[in-house]
Amino acid sequence: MVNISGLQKVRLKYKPELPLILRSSFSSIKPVIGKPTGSAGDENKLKNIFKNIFGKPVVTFTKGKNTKINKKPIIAGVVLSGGQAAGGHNVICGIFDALKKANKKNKLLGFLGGPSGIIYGKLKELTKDIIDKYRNTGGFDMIGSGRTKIETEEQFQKTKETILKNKIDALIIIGGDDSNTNAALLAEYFAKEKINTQVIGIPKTIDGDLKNEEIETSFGFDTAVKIYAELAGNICRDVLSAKKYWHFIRLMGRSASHITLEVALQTHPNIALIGEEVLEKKLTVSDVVDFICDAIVKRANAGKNYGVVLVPEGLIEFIPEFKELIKNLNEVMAKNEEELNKIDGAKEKKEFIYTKLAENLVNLMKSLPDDISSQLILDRDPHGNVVVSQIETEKLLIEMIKTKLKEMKKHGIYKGKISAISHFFGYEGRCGFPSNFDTNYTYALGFNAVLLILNGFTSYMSAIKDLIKSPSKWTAGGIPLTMMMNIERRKGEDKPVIKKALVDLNGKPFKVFSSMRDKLKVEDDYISPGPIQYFGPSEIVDKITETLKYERSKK
Ligand code: FBP
Repeated sequence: MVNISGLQKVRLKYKPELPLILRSSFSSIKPVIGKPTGSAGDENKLKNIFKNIFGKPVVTFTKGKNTKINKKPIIAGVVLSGGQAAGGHNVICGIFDALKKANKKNKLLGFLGGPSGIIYGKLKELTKDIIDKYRNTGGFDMIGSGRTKIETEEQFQKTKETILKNKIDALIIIGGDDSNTNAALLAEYFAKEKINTQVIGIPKTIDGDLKNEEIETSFGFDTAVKIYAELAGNICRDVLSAKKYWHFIRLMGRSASHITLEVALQTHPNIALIGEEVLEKKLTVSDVVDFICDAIVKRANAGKNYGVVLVPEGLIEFIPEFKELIKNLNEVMAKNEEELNKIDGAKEKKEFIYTKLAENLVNLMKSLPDDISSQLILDRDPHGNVVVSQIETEKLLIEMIKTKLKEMKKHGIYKGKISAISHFFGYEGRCGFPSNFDTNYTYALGFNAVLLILNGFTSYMSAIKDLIKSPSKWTAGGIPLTMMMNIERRKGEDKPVIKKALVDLNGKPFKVFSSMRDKLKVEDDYISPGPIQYFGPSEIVDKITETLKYERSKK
């Protein structure tokens, strides 16, 4: 366990603020049942896949006598799945406290190392002693996490064995879109096998792409963007002080560009690329390079040979020619997995892959710097996604920009000089001390998950809403997992998945950013927001993200 000192010691004592509705005794909170639900797409196919759990109603908790609440002792299991996000420990603390509030005999088991802990029955009981050491802390180290996907018949069978052996009444899966898809598949499997174990999902991911009308944000986004905004803001200040570098900052966010957009709104860099816009406008990589070069030239003409560019790590998958390349690589790599595993060395693997790709894609790959083409063929994650955190898109852009500027210089179009520095902010933001928002939100999500369980619900996501209000006014309930799903291509096959929320180009956050970006390109309007604050005036310590504010406020 990480040593505890200073701020961490003080934070251990922080009491998360629960929504008022969750503070009452459980027998005086009743579920209000909405209408049956559909899905985000491909309804008929999903109905067929999820014969037992499809179409459940939205649930909202309200004050009222509840005589049906389960008062018998239960055993719940919890698993952390996927990438770290600040607040994971507090979800578990919320679950633990709610379980004990309901019945002192209730037990909480933690699966170790992610979903593989469920498959192989690796678990430990989470007691008060353990829980109290992790309250309000960042990280997932209480039980660890992993990216194993429970997908084969054998894995489902083994999961069933673990669940039955340990008499688990309810399983809480804390994860992103892929992990919550897995939660739905497990709930369906349990129902089919006549196993009574309930499954509840919790929306987690720093990427902020697990959200919809009903789920306002995933936890971890708030803390991560505040950390990245602090770092990017510091760089903006450095740029303004030294006036000699162009900084290219790649930010995490595997697919969607929410993190980059939010950091741009918080720090006002000269350029922030938004992958979704690149896709919509079908911009090629040279269009993107031209766009950046145009700003570099304009600024150089104004005597400013410096600037800050934000690049979402998922950008590469939005540029049409790369999107096509990655899609084909995914299919080729999935179909030839065994053969590729036998080949040593990136060069040899690439030679093999070239024999399976169309000529234009081979040419594109060969035109890339060696490092980048090798990063494109790194192992996919267990869900079939390319590992964009390891593709140095910012370096590719720098290289191409330098070449273009050389050309422009020859023609007398560019008269400046460029010194470019690359950064990648990713892992820095995932295990920080949860902001007050994430501390309260995660605790409420965990607490509410138990309320869903005690009311007999399964295949739901714990939902805490009205997040732009103060925590006491937040509302609580459950959203059917299948309501958020559609069919997508994964590992060369059509699969049911929770639909990712990409940046909405008609949404307020993007509109606010696009209304100011021409000005940001040429002027120095940087903001350095500083570190997350945990104590002090409410307008600072309780500040929500710009994204949440613009998306949810009526104004
Ligand atoms: P989740 O979607 O599982 O929350 O993970 C998101 C993320 O942090 C991405 O931003 C990043 O690309 C990826 O995880 C990195 O994965 P890994 O931790 O396996 O390197």
